[in-house]
Amino acid sequence: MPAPYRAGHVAVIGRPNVGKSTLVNALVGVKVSIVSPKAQTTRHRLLGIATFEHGQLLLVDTPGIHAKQSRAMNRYMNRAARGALTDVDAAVLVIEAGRWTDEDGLAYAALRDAGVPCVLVINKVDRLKDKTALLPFIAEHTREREFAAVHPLSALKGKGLRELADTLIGLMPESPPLYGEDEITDRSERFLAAELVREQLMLRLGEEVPYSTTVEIESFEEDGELLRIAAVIWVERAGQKPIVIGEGGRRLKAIGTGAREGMQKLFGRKVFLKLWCKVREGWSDDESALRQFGYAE
Ligand code: GDP
Ligand code: K
Ligand code: MG
Repeated sequence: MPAPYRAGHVAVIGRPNVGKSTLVNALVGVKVSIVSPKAQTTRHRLLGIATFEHGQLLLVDTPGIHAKQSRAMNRYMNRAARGALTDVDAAVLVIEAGRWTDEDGLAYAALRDAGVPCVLVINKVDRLKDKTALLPFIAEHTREREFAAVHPLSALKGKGLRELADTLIGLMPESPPLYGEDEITDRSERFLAAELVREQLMLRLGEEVPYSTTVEIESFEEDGELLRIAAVIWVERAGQKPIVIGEGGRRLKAIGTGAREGMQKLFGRKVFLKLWCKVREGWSDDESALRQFGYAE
C-alpha cells in the first residue's frame, strides 16, 4: 500500500534576517516572498505552497519576531508573526548556524506557547568555517528545548531541503492536496507586485529610509499580453522623497527596472511599470494609514 498523501500548514518563525523567506522560496521553488539583507523586509504573512509527490506544505512566511514594539508598524509585524501560529500543524523555528540571541529565545517562547510540533532549522551552514562546531551548538541549544527534529541546512545553496520537506510532510495530517499543484502562493499578483517594488526599496536605500516607505498599487491592468502597473511609493517625510528619487531620478529609475524584471520573471509576462513617490506624514505610526496601506491584522 502506498503511503497516504499528507498536507497541512507550517508556520515559519524566527528573528529577523535568519533566512525565513529564503527558505520558503527554496521549498516552493519560486521566489514568492521578497528577500534582502535588511531586517523586517517581510512585513506580511504570506503562504508559499510547496507540492511534492507525497505531500503538500503550506508554508506560512512571517515577519521576524523582534523585541522592538515602539511603532504601530512593529506591533503589526509581531502580531502577524504570532498570529501565524494559530491553526498550523507544525512550525519551523529558523536560527542561524553558530548564533543564538535573545530574539531567538523570544521566537522559541512564542512557539512553545502555541503548543505545535516544532522543527529547528539551523540555516546558513554554508557560512560555517568550522563544521565540527555544529554538533556542540546543536547539543547546547536543544538540551532544554523541545524539537520534533533538527535540520542544519543552507536555504541559499539549496542544501538539506529535501530532508526538511520529508520531516515536515511526516508531521502533516493525512489529506489530499489543499491547493492545485501549480499554485505557489495565496497572494494576488497585485500584492506580489507591490512587494517586488518594496524589495527594491530595501535593497537600494540606506539603513533608515526603507522603514519609512510602503508601496500602494494604484492600477493593475491587463492589456493583451502586457501588464500595466502603476504604483505609489509612500514616504513619511518630505525630506525622504529626494532620497527615493535620487539625483536626476536615477534611483527611482533603478528601483523601477529592478521591480519590473522581478515581475516579468514571476508573472511570465511583459510589464509596463509606472512609479511615483508621495508623502504621507508619519504613516508607519498611524493605525488608519496602516490599514489603508494593507497592514490590517
Ligand atoms: P528573513 O528576514 O528571515 O526572511 O531573511 P531573508 O530570507 O530575507 O534573508 C536574509 C539574508 O540572509 C539575505 O541576504 C539572504 O540572502 C541571506 N540568507 C538566507 N539564507 C541563507 C543561507 O542559507 N546562507 C547564506 N549565506 N545566506 C542566507
Ligand atoms: K531580511
Ligand atoms: Mg522574510
